[in-house]
Parts: sequence; C-alpha cells; structure tokens
Amino acid sequence: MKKFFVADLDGKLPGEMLTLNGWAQDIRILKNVGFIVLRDQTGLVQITVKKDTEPFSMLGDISRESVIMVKGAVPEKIQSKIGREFIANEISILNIAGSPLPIGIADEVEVDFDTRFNNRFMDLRKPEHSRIFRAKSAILWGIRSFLMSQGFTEVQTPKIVSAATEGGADLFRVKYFEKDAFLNQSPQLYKEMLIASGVERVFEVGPAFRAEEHNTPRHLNEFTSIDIEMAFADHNDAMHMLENAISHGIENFLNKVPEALQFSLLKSPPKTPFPRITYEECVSILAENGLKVNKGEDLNNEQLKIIGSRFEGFYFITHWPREVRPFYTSVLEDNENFTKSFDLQFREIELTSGAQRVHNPETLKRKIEEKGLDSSNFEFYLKTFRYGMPPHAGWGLGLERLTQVILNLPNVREASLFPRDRTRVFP
Ligand code: AMO
Repeated sequence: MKKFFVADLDGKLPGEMLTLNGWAQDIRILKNVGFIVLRDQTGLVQITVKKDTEPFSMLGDISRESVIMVKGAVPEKIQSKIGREFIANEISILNIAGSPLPIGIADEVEVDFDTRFNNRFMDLRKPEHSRIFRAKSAILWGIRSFLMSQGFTEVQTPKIVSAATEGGADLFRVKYFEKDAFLNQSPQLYKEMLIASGVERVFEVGPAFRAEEHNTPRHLNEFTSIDIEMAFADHNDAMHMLENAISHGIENFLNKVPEALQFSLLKSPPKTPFPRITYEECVSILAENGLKVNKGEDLNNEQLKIIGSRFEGFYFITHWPREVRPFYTSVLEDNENFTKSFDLQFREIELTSGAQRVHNPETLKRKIEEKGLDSSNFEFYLKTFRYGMPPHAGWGLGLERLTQVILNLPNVREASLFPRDRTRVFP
C-alpha cells in the first residue's frame, strides 16, 4: 500500500478523507480551536482541530514529539502560514513522547555538539539535519548509476584484514581468535586483486577505518569510501571517470531532492573537465607567495588554501612526488621522481586520491619494502600480479567529505549519521 505523506496533500481537493501519520512538533490550544504542527519526512502541515469535534478534548494529552495518526481533509481555503492545512476529524495517539525532550525541535535554540550527537535520533528530526542524508543518498545514487552505466560491477570486500594498505600507523587492531587482524583502511588491495580476476571494472561503497589522531572538521575515524578500479586504464582515464561520476551525483541530488537548491552550495552540476594543475605548478605558485615546499613534501592546509583560492570549485592536483604516495602508485616513465597520481580538491579539502598502479610484481615488491613494510604480509596480493595483471588505475572518494563540500557544511561530522572521532564511539 502506498504511504500517504504530508507533501502528498499539495493539490488534494477539499473534502477527500485522508490519513496522515507523524510527529506532533507543536501543539497550541485556544478557546475555540486547537492546532498541531504535524511533521513527517516530507514536511510540515497545520492540523486544525475545531472545538465542536471529538479530537479537541484529546489535545491536552498530546505532548510535543508524540506520534499521532490524524484522519481528516484539506479545507476549502488554507489559512495556515505553513502553507498546508488539514482539518482533523479523528486523532489517535500512537505513542506519547516523554518530556522534557533531550533536544527541542520546534525551539530556535543553539544546542552544543555533544548534546546533539549524544541524542542524534532527536537531532535528526530537525529537517535541516535530516535533509543532509537525503542529499548524501541522492549524490551516491547518481554516482552509482553512472558507474553502472560505464560497465562497473559493485563489489563487497572484507573489512577485517591482515595487512595494511595506506601505511602501518593508522590501523585499528582487532583480536581475531588467536591472531591479530586490522579494520581495513581502504579496499585498495582487494579492488586491485579483482582486476586480476578478469572483472575489469569494479566499484565499492563501504566503510574505511583510520586510527588517525586528528581532531579536525575534515577527519572521521570511520568514513564511507567510494572506490573504483579499472583495467587497461591510466590516471587520466581515472580522473575522467571521477569528474563525470561527481557531476552525475550532483545532478541527481539537484533533480531528486525537494528544495535542494535552497541548501546546496552548488546550484548546478559542475562542468567537466575539472581544471588540472600539477604539483610542480603548485610549488611555483606557493613560491610566488613566499612559501617554500621542500623536495618531495606534502602540501599542508595553509598551502592548499592558497592553491584552492585560484579555482571556483573542484580541481585536480596531479603528478605528486613519489615520497608522498603509497607503494602501489606508478611513476612517470620520463621522471621517476613523480607519479601518475592525482588528488581531487575542493578549495583546500581533499576529496579523492587516485592513480595508475604499479602492475609489475617485482617493482611492486620492491616498493612495498622501500616503504618499510614486510612484503611477506602482502604475498596474497603480490601473487595476483604474477599471472596476468593488466595495467590499471582507480580512486577512493570520501562520501562524507563530498557531501560536506556540496552542502557547505562546516564540519564533516554533520555528514555522518553517527560519527566516530578521536573521542566519540557513542552512540
Ligand atoms: P586516501 O587515503 O587519500 O586514499 O583516501 C581517499 C579519500 O578518503 C577520504 N578520507 C577521509 N574522510 C574522512 N575522514 C578521514 N579520516 C579520511 N581519510 C580519507 C578523503 C580521501 O581523499 N587507496 C587510496 C585511494 C586510491 O588510490 O584508490 C586511499 O584510500 O576524501
């Protein structure tokens, strides 16, 4: 049976008997009439309860945020400021909410971050918070359907693993019966192994765990990673796939989410191709601004702010030095100091890392060891490179950071339902 939502009232003819369900956000009882502001996932409606009707006597029993069912109809003339009105014939209380509420929904008061996230179920009743997840879902759907249209297969790879991918330090260790294991930082090794399985194009949307100590508006200890890997492709092919995937994600969000334009920073899908700038060009720009970058050094936040100010939105920084990229990144044929890699940026925020990968098993083994890792731990991965591994490329895109920049959220935690950070593993 199709659920009838508050937004479905728009355009309904007066007199037709309908049933609404939702939360009583506010209740006002006057001498001759009572009002309930009813909320469901699609919006608000004013429920008008006339004194001479049976439900009027119940109004005093309904506390804020109680769950109710209302039978009635839209009036001849809508008088509510909300823009929707419904005349109640019958009200049933499905569940009474306790009071005081952990967080007020109707009141315009500032609530601190801890109270909000300790009571996230309540915090999400505020439309300005729940719509972030409708946006995130629509962005992801747009990206997913684009990747499907490009011949990608969605896969699921293990999250409990025995080897590090992005470097040894940032791992959460877990007890795995009599052995130690880790929560995966990235599906990197698995998506590459699948290329050797002959699938050619795979993507995964899943959690990634990073035991990073950072406590910043950009870092989570568990985030959603959208990863792709494609065979017979280089870094340019991967960048091309990324900019189009993002553009489709934003287009789907703007088209499918009601009132998206009111809360989206981006008012139309970004034009492709996104601008590209090399790492060396960034270093020159920074030098012009009196900032020196030492050879093979990563760019810090302050430096990225300067680079980001030159672009309106998304841009790629390409050809990073080999020192700052993981072992699986391939180098340029004509200059081994630089890699076939890229980051996608939005202002100073990094959204994606990607690259063409090393596909020669001897080179890969040497690079693992150069990074100070024990190559015997990677034998299961290296093996797949010895029996026909094509050249391949891919990327990992942080979904919460992408949502953060599209909606201009001050903190990435806003884009995570139940964020995990340096001090929070609750609720
Ligand atoms: P990287 O480590 O750069 O690359 O991660 C890819 C993207 O994931 C997001 N991200 C995070 N988001 C929130 N909090 C964090 N702590 C966090 N760490 C990373 C970012 C980042 O750009 N295997 C490679 C990808 C590849 O080459 O395919 C990788 O994981 O948006």
